[in-house]
Amino acid sequence: MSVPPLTFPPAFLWGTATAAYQIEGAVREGGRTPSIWDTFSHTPGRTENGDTGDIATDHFHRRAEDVALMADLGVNAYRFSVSWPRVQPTGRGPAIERGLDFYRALVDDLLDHGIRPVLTLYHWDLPQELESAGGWPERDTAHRFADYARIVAGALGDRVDMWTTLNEPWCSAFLGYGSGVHAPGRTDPVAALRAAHHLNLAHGLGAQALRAQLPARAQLSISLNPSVVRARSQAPQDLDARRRIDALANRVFTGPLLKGAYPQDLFADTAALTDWSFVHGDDLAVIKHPLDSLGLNYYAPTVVSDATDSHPRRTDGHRATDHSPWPGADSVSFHQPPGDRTEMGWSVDPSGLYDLLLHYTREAPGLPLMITENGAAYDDKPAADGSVHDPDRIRYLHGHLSAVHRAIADGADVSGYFLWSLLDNFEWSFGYGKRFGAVYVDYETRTRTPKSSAHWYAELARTGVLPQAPELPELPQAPEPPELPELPGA
Ligand code: IFM
Repeated sequence: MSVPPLTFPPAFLWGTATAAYQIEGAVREGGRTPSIWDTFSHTPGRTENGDTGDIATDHFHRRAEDVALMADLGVNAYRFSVSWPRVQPTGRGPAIERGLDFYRALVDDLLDHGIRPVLTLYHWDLPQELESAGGWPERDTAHRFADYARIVAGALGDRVDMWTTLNEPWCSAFLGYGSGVHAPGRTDPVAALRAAHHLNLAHGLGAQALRAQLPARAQLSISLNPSVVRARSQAPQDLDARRRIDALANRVFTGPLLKGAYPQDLFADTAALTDWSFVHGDDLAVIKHPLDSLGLNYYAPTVVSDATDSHPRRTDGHRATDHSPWPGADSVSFHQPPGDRTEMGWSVDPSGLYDLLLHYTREAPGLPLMITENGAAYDDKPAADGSVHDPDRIRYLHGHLSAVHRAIADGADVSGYFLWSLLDNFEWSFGYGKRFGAVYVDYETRTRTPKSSAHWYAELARTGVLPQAPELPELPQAPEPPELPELPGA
């Protein structure tokens, strides 16, 4: 029986996504000052092979080529981030026009090619000077962010109409200040909770600043990476582990953003660490600023149980750490379900994306959802003729986009999908070893080669109809891999 083609709504945004530090390079050009990721990646032992974003994909110098690549892909949107230290060195005071000019030129190129710019203000590259003054655990950083938002809105507000304040504040707070596997590499659970609140506040103050500066047509959003948390069993202690992680991964952000309140159970779970007195009078009203859409980044679900089988070392993929990104949840164990995994070790489970979309359809009725990141790393290698075939990525995308289609059919209001990522790039503490791109980057020459997934995605963007994915090759049945003890932190 033939399966009917899956057709997406006509106005759907088909995009690719990147982030400044992961692709730009040119870290010392045009007056840019170091960010926390420059400091972190230059600290021995913090990243695989000591990789840094100094050159990355050299997008800063290859901007026009990369926009042309996107035009060839036929995407109608591009999600990128602005590097804070490139436009406001040290995070205070006036902007430097040379930095803003880069983004003006990028946006002009995009618009010339009919590609809608979707701008993220903060994708983790805090100016180092602000970290030296205390970083996200300090309230002042949220006010500095609002000033920076005002600067960027003033420069680009006439031509960008989709604005995202923060990308994945969970990673900034809990990997940056809790487990320390992300910059700035601190391992202080209270600092992580304070950072989470000040990131929420930065979002609210930033949204106010944007709204005051931008034309009425501008749309405001935030991109979260909510965990789809599943309990390993229905035992009460495993369900409670699920509740704890849901509070720390999700409701710590969606509570203030959508409901104007932190969850009471989060306060109770972390009471031994902090009394949350860093939350001031009006903060929650500021944070609950109206949104025009909610950005969701999804890669894999999270499976938890009570720590009756606890493991001594916590890991995020292959980078081990003794420090937890989950303050007050030491009794929780993380598990990898059996089945397919990507090169990150993350399980391939499109049903998690379906569940996520239906969950936020219920949680935030009337608020359009946008998948601002989804994709997979695989060990892509060029063939002898230089072409790069990545059937696993096509199967991953096909499965997840089928789930999106099903969620829309079941009532989710999804307005777009952004493939992570346009290019292979600097995958944070994993360096250049993990390739997420639809376009292969040769790190010797910085040559770009669209992979077969790029051609597949181009057909989807052009037609709005999900193309078939290549069949899985017939392989001898491999034994089920042993269960890994821990899930990655992000
Ligand atoms: O590369 C990251 C991106 O910067 C944020 N979301 C997850 C991606 C894959 O790990």
